[in-house]
Amino acid sequence: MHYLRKPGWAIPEREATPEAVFMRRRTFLAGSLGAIAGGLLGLRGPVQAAEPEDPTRDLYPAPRNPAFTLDRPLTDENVAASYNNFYEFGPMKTVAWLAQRLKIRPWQVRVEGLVRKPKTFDIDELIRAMPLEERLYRFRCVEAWAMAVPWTGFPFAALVKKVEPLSDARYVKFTTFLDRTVALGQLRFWYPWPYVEGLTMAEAMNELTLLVTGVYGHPLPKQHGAPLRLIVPWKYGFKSIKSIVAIEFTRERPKTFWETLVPHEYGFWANVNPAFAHPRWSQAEERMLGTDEVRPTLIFNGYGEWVAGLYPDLNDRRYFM
Ligand SMILES: Nc1nc2c(c(=O)[nH]1)N[C@H]1C(S)=C(S)[C@@H](COP(=O)(O)O)O[C@H]1N2
Ligand SMILES: [Mo]
Repeated sequence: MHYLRKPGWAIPEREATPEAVFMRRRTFLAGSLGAIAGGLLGLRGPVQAAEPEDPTRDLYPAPRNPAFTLDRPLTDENVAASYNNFYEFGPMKTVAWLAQRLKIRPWQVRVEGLVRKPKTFDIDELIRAMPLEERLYRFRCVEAWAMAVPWTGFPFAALVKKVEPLSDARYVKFTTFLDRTVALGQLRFWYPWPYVEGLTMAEAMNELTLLVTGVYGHPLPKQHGAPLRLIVPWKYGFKSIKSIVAIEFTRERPKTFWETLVPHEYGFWANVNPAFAHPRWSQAEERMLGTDEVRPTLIFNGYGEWVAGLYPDLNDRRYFM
């Protein structure tokens, strides 16, 4: 096992992926079989033809919330839309075209668990019932690349009002769709599908926590996690789960996708902090997508004013992985 002292972007992409770590420790045979199966199925269906107009198109652009300003230029829309992490469609950054296989209507989101009023929302009903706004946020992937994006969405807290969590709800568990016929990456059976993420109730209720339905003034493209994703801008990007089908209020802390797969590299908290290196690269700096500008990483990705109080000990490594 190599412990590289290089930034994430300076190591080959296949080395940076958790899959690289995992595959070094598991049999090569399993990977080959998965790749063959994936290849065969990948040849099967064509990418979906012309999409019907998004039924919520008229809600965009939503009014911009002036409380959130940036210290850097916005990332070019086409750059953000063509360099993605969406492991359901494969472990490479060029998944945008494969993600077009996802059918995003009809789509339902179950809100369940420890709530007084559990409810399954039709996505269009949900989006229309919520106060949409645009926010300019920094976004920092654990792999040390970053972007600055105008997301459209609604505060998680607005959804909470509709379902009324019980007092013993301590965490929120988010789950992505599961459909191996569409998401060919889900044929990689050594991953713990479906993708799951979690927040504490205090994190979920924080003003910054956004359920996102759009970007750059229009509905979310599939590769960004349509029709509904999470954005938690003070945490590494993998917390911002895409294409959500269930939101569950729980007493126990949910075990997340990456924590299950590579627990010594990816934890539950995952708050951005330049002082704590990833086991394989430094987190001191980040590279902006599109411009390759290298900037110093900001603690809590620059959102400490909103969230630092949630974490009692800023020297505790556990909060920063
Ligand atoms: N369901 C799901 N959500 C996911 C991921 C994923 O693979 N599957 N990747 C995460 C990671 S590692 C990052 S950096 C962001 C990338 O979001 P973007 O492609 O919209 O930039 O999505 C996060 N959410
Ligand atoms: Mo990421």
